[in-house]
Amino acid sequence: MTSFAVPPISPHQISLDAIAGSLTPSGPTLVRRLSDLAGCFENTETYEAEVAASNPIVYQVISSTVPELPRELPQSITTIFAGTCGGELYMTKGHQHPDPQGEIYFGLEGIGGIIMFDGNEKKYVEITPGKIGYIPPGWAHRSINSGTTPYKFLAVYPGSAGHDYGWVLKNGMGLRGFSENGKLILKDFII
Ligand code: M6P
Ligand code: ZN
Repeated sequence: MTSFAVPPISPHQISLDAIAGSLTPSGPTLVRRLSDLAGCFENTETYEAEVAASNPIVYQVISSTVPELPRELPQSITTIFAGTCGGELYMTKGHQHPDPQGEIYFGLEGIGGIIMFDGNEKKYVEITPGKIGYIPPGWAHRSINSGTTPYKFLAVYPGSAGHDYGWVLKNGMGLRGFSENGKLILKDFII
């Protein structure tokens, strides 16, 4: 079982395999199934039915060994599988940083994007291999896979940023991503 390194962390090299979506050495892997995304999809009836039927894996997050501790810079590769629930594209839970700090996402494979919401303004930034998406302090962020293959990106974020999932459940994300005839359609997020 892999785990986070214990400080002090030594200077080191990490191998990134964009196609495999892996980091070596790696820390813990988080796997999120549809049942872990309660309250995220608009169509709750379809959501409940699909959780009961097959409860598919929606995404996984492989961390480097750098721990989420103040002054450290953890990294992770997220792979969001292709799919929809009630027409709404597979997504991450989405979170706000309790300690408002920025974050970058670097596209590795597939096509997707970041929905960002500061409680007032909403933005969508498309991410493809080689593109960096910048998430400024104070913007909640959720990733979606808008393609038909797994979407993979590297995230780098301050170790003290944290993850507030309750903020998104309370305030929404500003936008929702749907697939209509294979095209991404962004719709207003109605609370
Ligand atoms: C990226 C980073 C992680 C985050 C993950 C999944 O890899 O932002 O910090 O955990 O995406 O997103 P979420 O935590 O919203 O499920
Ligand atoms: Zn974040």
